[in-house]
Amino acid sequence: MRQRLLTHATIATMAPGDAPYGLVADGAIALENGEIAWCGPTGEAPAAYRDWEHQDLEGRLVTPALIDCHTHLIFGGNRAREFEMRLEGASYEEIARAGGGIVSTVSATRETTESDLLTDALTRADALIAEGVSAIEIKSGYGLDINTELKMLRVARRVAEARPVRVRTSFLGAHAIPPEFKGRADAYIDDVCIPALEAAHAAGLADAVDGFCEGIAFTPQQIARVFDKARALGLPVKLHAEQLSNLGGAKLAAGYGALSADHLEHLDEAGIVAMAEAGTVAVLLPGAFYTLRETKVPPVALLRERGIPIAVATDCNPGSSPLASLLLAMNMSATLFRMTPEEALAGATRNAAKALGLTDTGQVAAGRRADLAIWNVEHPAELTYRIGFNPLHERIFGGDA
Ligand code: DI6
Ligand code: FE
Repeated sequence: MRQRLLTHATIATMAPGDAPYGLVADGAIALENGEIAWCGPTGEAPAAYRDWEHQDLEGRLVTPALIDCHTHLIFGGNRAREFEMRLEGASYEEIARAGGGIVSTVSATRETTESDLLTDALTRADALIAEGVSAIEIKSGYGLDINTELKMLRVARRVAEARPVRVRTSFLGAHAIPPEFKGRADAYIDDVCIPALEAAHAAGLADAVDGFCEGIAFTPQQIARVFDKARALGLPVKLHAEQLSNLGGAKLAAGYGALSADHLEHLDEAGIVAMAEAGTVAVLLPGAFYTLRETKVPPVALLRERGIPIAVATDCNPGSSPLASLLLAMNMSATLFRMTPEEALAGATRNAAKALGLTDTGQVAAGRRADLAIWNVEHPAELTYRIGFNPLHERIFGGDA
């Protein structure tokens, strides 16, 4: 196992506490067995590390490697034509109700082979990795039949075999009603969604269970049935909630101890209280807000007041957020949602880890995995401030073995 000592770095440990960003000036990090063995001021590094492979970072910034905790990275085709239709005046909901939207990606995904889905997904994973991402959440939900849902989840697992990145999968069978079940959402839940979830669980393909609680998707009652099954299988849940309207999805999810509730533009006080009690992370997705030209901003000040951890993710998908840059999502979270650069970075590291139930990453601290990003910047605020600029110097994944 490699033993490495990084010295003369500005370290944004992102450890919670009084120091902004958990900053350590002129810091050092010792890496051993794929983990962080020690972190502190360079001048205080124990003598035992002096013989280790040494890298002088010359003042560069080190942060925890980034984590994209909400993506739909695997899909067939694209929806550029729908983008044009929206520019001609159609709304996202109108397109969905007319059989476009998610359902059009479902047809394309069903028709695409596993190996072509993988090739395409890897181009997007590579874009994230190039920005210092070490863990990606990937959802199913464009199959909506048992075979295609399983196919998507197998591709998600293969992303982690093909690239040095961790993948957490979410089963999203309750994403949309497929055409063959139009008007029969309950039958879809019984005949496809729940059996597909059981099959995904049996094959070890699902790390969590997600749903879309919305007028154009599933009711809280239908989501509850899927969550009951998740609970019976011992799988954690999360939910697309309060994106386009308020159906009380966040409160429902919190009632199941959800890891996260995501989107949340229309979140109300009752949802916030329930999330705070359950320790549910608020995952904000400014790429979807931007693409759909939403005007209702998620209640960031209230989330802050209640101490709810806020994460930021790309929501990378072919319809509402064709975005494969977590740095740009961080920038948008500041400009569109008024999150601070420190909150944006916590949202793509510490709180993103929490949203995935990962306790071994997301902060630079002894005992955590050596997943780090080294940046050619002086101050962590620079990561959120720039647009369309990638200052990554080096990404370290598991100490690089
Ligand atoms: N909300 C989203 O942002 C994605 N899914 C969801 O439930 C959008 C998916 C798509 O438009 O293809
Ligand atoms: Fe999504």
